[in-house]
Amino acid sequence: MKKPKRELTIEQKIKRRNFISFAIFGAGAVSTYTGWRWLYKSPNEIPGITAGAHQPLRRALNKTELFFRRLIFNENHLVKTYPREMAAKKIRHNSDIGSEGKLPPENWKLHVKKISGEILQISLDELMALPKTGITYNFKCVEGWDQISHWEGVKFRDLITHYQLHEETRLGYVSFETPDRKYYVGIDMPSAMHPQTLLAYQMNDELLNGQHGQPLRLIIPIKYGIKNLKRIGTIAFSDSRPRDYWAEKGYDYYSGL
Ligand SMILES: Nc1nc2c(c(=O)[nH]1)N[C@H]1C(S)=C(S)[C@@H](COP(=O)(O)O)O[C@H]1N2
Ligand SMILES: [Mo]
Repeated sequence: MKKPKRELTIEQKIKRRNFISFAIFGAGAVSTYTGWRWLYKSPNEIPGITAGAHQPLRRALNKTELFFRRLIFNENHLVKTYPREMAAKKIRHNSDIGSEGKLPPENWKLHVKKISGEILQISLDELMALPKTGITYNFKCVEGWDQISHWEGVKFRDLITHYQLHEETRLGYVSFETPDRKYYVGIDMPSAMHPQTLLAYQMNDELLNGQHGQPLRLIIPIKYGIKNLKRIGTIAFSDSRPRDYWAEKGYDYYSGL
């Protein structure tokens, strides 16, 4: 004969449920702690390019970046532009690391390092002879200001075409550095090749002055101000991330809008 199943009293039921809830809570706490120890003890990323995060965290950040790049980024995604009249006449001026003072165009050449090792030296006159493109858009600084401004220059992709740098564009990144190498940024190739990315030599109707990156600066509307390097000295190409001034201090490497 089977033993009849014993009915639990109300108190016993409560005790059992309490036990189960505490067990689940305890397991949760243990796994949170274990996860945290794992992250805390994991090695740091290779120093240099970004600001020393734990490797698993950086992997997660990079995955997030890729996700948003694929989601938001494509050739047809253009930054909003404005009628030219809406551009500010007095353009705000921010920091000048590597671009202090004046650098007259006649004392300057743009250096482009090809993968063959050859270095092109291009004068401002030569750049000004290439097709000219203008853009009026809202320039945004991570410090919390923005301003509609107007810039003119050569599309980065037009420079690539003119100087036959197609081999170079198969690499993942472009680096831009000031002539003294004090300010430097790394840009992923799709962003550099974006149709709105300019090598600008003019702001409104005048050649760039000392404050805004004379004689040539990067205007990359799909990214925050920090990536818009003033006073380009050298452009180079690589498959690994080039060094980047603000990424080294912990800012987002991609810095897309
Ligand atoms: N060489 C150089 N480029 C630079 C900077 C800098 O300090 N040095 N600051 C960046 C930042 S943070 C911003 S917001 C913009 C500001 O450009 P503006 O001074 O023309 O407004 O330039 C960017 N390019
Ligand atoms: Mo900025």
